[in-house]
Amino acid sequence: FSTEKGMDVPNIEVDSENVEYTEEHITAKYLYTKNQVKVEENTVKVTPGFHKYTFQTERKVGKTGVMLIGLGGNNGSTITAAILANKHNVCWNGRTGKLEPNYFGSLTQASTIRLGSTNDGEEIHVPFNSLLPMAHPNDFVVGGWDINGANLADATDRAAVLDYDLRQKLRPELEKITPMPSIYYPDFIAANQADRADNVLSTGSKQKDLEKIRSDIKEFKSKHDLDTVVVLWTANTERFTDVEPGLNMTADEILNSVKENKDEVSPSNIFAIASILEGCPYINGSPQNTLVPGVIELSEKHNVFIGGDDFKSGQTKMKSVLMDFLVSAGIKVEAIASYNHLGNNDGKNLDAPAQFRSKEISKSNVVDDMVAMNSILYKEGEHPDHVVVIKYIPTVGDSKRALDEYTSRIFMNGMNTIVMHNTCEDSLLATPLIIDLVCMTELMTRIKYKTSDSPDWQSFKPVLSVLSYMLKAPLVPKGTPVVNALMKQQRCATNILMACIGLNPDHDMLLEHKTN
Ligand code: NAI
Ligand code: DG6
Repeated sequence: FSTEKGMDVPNIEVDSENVEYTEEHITAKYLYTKNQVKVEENTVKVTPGFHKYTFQTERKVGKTGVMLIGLGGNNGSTITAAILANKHNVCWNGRTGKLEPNYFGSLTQASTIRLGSTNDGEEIHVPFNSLLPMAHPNDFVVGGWDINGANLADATDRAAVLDYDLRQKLRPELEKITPMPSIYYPDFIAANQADRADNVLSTGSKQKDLEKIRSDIKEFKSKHDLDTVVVLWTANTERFTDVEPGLNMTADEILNSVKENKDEVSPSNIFAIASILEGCPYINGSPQNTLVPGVIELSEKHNVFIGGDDFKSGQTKMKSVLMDFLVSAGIKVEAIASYNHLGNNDGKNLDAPAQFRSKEISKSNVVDDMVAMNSILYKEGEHPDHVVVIKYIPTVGDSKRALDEYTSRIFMNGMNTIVMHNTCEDSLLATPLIIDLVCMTELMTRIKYKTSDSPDWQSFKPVLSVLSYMLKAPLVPKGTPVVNALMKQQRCATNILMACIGLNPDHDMLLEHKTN
């Protein structure tokens, strides 16, 4: 499938009596295997279980809109510019000469999946987005809100993430895009953001703010004739809100709290509620606890997807790979020290203690499942020391520096220290995640399933844990395990897509090469 620009999307056709293709749908019967385990004193009893599923995927990819809260920020402006560059194949001159746009770093656009092998033993890998019909970022209609009114050309210059020459080439198009005014309740983001807030709603009440955001979404959808709109928070990190009975524990409580103009209702709460009430999936790319129990219940009532929290871009991605590797290798990580400094507006906002605290929480709980999986290394309740530090150093701009030290106990009590230093434009790591979150969420709106126990077609649960790969503190449906290990998250996403075309997960056994 190689072309000059990389990979074209091939047609994947599954030849199986369990898979049916019609013009509208791909329908696949799938046998899900799950071991049922019982622990009885010193015996662990395992019974292989088999569960019949039928998955049905609508083949027509609708026109997809993306509404970003924080459109004028580093992520918001970078994704808008990068999509334009890719769509129109805008090339530019960098230090090394002519450069072409790409979607590197995106799971859906730039990774591949091993499908199988030919009779000659050739391994066949296909693009992730070829397994099922998927929206392409070049076709996204992007819009949104920002409390700062700069047009996207000026916002992209301010971010200084993309090369100057590319920014100049995109300026005429970007200049035409201006964020819609947004909700600004100063108490939720750092005081040092106040001078940015020149494009704010002044309706006078939280209920009116909610109605205004709902009407913005409705208008955007009808103006661009969109089938699906995904609303995504990539605005400043807010402080946590209180979570308490009477305020936001149920859907009715949070709707009442909006009506009563309660202080603890945050701007992001309002955006999440507005999207759900408009039937649009809502994703939280920042760490704050927008998705309080009342918002989750609202999404369940309206059967609208929600996902969160906090893009998992660099340091945490490495952490969730390295910890998985070390603990799986029988090595006991006893201390993780994670330090960052950065000089963009995100770093400035996180310089304030309440906003830093939100980020500290989402960055700190990311190894729990890996520690819990090895009781040989970690006794009940035992946990590595884990410290997260973030410092604001304006000079480095978006080029974040992340330094990590992992100290582990190894064979015969030897100690091993691994040190990592990563330097990278933060927004170039985060932007592909936004693309993946939207592509995967849009796809999920077109997949239905039924089982032998529940024979009516239904959607996946509203809390979209399949998005975990892209998120630092994955939100999961109540009572289900949180998986942080990156490759497990990747396999989860891949294998669900494979199941939808009736294929088993890749088990990596390669028995054909080991047996006669
Ligand atoms: P940024 O500070 O450049 O952009 C945020 C934008 O949101 C600003 O333009 C600001 O004016 C706007 N804003 C603030 N409050 C708003 C509101 N109520 N409504 C609408 N707009 C509002 O930040 P950046 O770098 O784009 O990051 C965005 C968010 O994503 C931050 O919360 C950050 O912590 C999070 N994040 C970023 C990652 C990265 O690698 N860049 C990774 C993980 C999370
Ligand atoms: C400093 O930590 C700023 C943050 O917004 C991070 O850049 C962001 O959360 C990404 O963190 P990580 O751990 O996924 O690289």
